[in-house]
Amino acid sequence: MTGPAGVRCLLMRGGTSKGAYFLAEDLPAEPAARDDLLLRIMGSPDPRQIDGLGGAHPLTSKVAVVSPSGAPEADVDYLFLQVGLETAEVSDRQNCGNLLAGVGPFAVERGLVPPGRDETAVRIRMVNTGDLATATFPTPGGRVAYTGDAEISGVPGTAAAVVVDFPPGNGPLLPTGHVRDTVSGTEVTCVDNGMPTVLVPAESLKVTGDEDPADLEANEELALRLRDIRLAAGELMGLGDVSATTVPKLTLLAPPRHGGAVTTRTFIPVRCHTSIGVLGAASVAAGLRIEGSVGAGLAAPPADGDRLRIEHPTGFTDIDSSLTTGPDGLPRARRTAVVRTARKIFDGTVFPRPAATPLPARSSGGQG
Ligand code: NQM
Repeated sequence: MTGPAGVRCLLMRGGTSKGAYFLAEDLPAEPAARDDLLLRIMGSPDPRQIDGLGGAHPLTSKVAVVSPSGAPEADVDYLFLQVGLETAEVSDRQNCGNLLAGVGPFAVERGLVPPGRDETAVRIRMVNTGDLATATFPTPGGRVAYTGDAEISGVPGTAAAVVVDFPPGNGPLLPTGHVRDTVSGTEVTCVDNGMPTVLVPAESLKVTGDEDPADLEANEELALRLRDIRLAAGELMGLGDVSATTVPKLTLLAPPRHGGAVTTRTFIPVRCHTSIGVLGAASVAAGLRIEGSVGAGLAAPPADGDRLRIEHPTGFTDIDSSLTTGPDGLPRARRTAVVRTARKIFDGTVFPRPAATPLPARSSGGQG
């Protein structure tokens, strides 16, 4: 008997994440059928994802679905889907700025956007949030170049730079309307510059903020405190009951250790990130720049220029971030930009695990 039909797929590293990229037209249009297929492609539910493409960590259990955009201000639409490990869930409730780095190259590879002669700028609408981004990357001679000399922490070696610019979003930077909130007895700043994030001084949770991610994950008391803070902050941020969602993220802040602006440890939301998400870093950067925020006192932002160096467990992420004041007197993002890299790993056909079939009826009462 032959297995299920194969699906055209491009596996890419995008920034410090890895995911399966698909054209929307190669997947079922109906979300339930699409999600069932993606679970079988990625090997979920199974914490090891042994029977699929997933890499047994939230950062490597990701999918990008790309299609031509119907919006005049974008070339392509990018829908990000987070595929569960233990659970048979596919979520569109969060965005991913790391897989975003591969969307432009993928759009050129699949012929959705014609390449420029030297470089190509692809305008992307991020369907999860409605926000826009422009990714610019080298396409010498009309082909995507993946090799180059850009280095990002958390990825070995160097690769071609993908410069991602985010125009100001429409939403408020401070979703609760306050610079500080007290949640579950802890002072936090809730900020959203592309990724809803709760900023928490590490010290207030009795950690230093530069521990190894595995040690933080093993700290059960910390896990309970973070869970309480997140559930309460989620409500205040207008996200409702967040017990089963991956947003908001939580970022512990501490003074910089290596000459950057701040030390971070980010929970996404249970596992501790080995670096930091792009939009997560954009939110941290904006949060540090807000006067009176919990980060403003402990960070050391440079005196001039837009660039902020966010330290994380495997190095740093540089984010260009500047703010302005909205008509309501509250801070708004003016400009956010970041350099990432992406790499095509394979381009081919992926064969999903067969769909679950009902077990044949048993003819005798087995071991009951
Ligand atoms: O914040 C991890 C990642 C992300 C999300 C997460 C991301 C972002 O590192 O833009 O990219 O927060 O779950 O890929």
